[in-house]
Amino acid sequence: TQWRLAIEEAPGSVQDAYAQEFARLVAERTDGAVSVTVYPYGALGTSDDITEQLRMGGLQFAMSSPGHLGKSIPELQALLLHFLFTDDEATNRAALADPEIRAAVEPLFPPLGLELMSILPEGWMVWTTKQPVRGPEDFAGIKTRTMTSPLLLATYDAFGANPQAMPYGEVYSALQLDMIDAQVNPLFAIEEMSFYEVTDYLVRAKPAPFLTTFLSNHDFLAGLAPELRATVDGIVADLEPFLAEHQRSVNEERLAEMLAAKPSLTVIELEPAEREAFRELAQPLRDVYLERAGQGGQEVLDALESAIERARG
Ligand code: 6CS
Repeated sequence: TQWRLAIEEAPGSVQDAYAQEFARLVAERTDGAVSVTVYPYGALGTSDDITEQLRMGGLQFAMSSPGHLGKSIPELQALLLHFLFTDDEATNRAALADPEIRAAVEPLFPPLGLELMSILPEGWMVWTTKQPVRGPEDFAGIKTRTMTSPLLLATYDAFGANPQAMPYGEVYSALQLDMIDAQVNPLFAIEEMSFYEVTDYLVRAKPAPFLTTFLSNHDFLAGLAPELRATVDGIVADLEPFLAEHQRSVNEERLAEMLAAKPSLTVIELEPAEREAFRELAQPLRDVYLERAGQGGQEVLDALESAIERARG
C-alpha cells in the first residue's frame, strides 16, 4: 500500500523533516506493508491546491497551514492571532498539547472532508524587509506579503503596513521585482526560499509562532482497519514533541547560514517597548476574528486562552 503525503515546503524544510520521520515510522511499524511518498511544495501546486487534493482523496495526508486554510475554516484563524501566545516556546507547546484545544479544534475539519492529526510549531514569524522596521510607523506604505487568510491581512493592515496575499511560491520574484517590500515567515523558510537575498533586514518581534496542521483525508482515516489506525495514531502521538526541538535548531542554523552568505543582512531585535506598540495594535484583531468566526470562533479562542493560562501557571 502506498500513501501520499504533500507538504507545503521544500525538501529539507521543517515540514519535510516531520514528513520523512512519519514516513520512516509508518514503514517500520507496518513492516514495510505501507510506504509513504512525500511530495514537496511545487510538485502538486500551492497550499490551497494541496488542501483541495486532500479533500478529494487524491492525497491521504497533507500539511495545511492555518495561514491559508483559515480562508475555508475561519475559526482556525485563532491560531494566527498576533501576540496571543506567550514569548516562550515551551509554554506555547504545552498550551497547544492541551486536550481542551484539541476538543475545540478537531470538529472544524470533518465538514470539509478532513481530519486533524496534529498542530505543529515551525518557529517564530520573522519580518524580512528592505527598510528597517522598529515601530508601526516604519511599516507605513510597506507592501508586505502575508499568507492568504483574511485575518493576517487585517493584522498587517492594523500594523500600518500595506498587506498583500499571495502564494508562497510567488514571494521571491515579487520581492525581486519590487512588487512587494517585505514578507513574513520563520527563519528556516527565509533561508530556503532565498527571501534574504532580496531583502536587507530580519526583524525579530516574536509576533506569533508559525503553526501548521497535519491533516488526513476524513474518509481514508475512517476506513482504516482498527489496527492500522492505531499504528497511525501512535506515530502521530510519538512525533508530537519532534518538531519542537528540531525547528529551534534548524531555525538558528539557517540564521547563521544567511548571515554567512550575506554579511550585510541586518538583524533587528525589537526592544520590549517596541514590541508593545505592535501588541497594542494587535488587540482589536480579536474582535475582527470573532466577527468572522462567530460562536464557534469564540469557543476556539476561549479554549486557546485558557490553555495558555494553564500552561503559564
Ligand atoms: O508562507 C507560506 O505560505 C508558507 N510558509 C511556510 C513556512 N510554510 C508553509 C506556508 O504555506
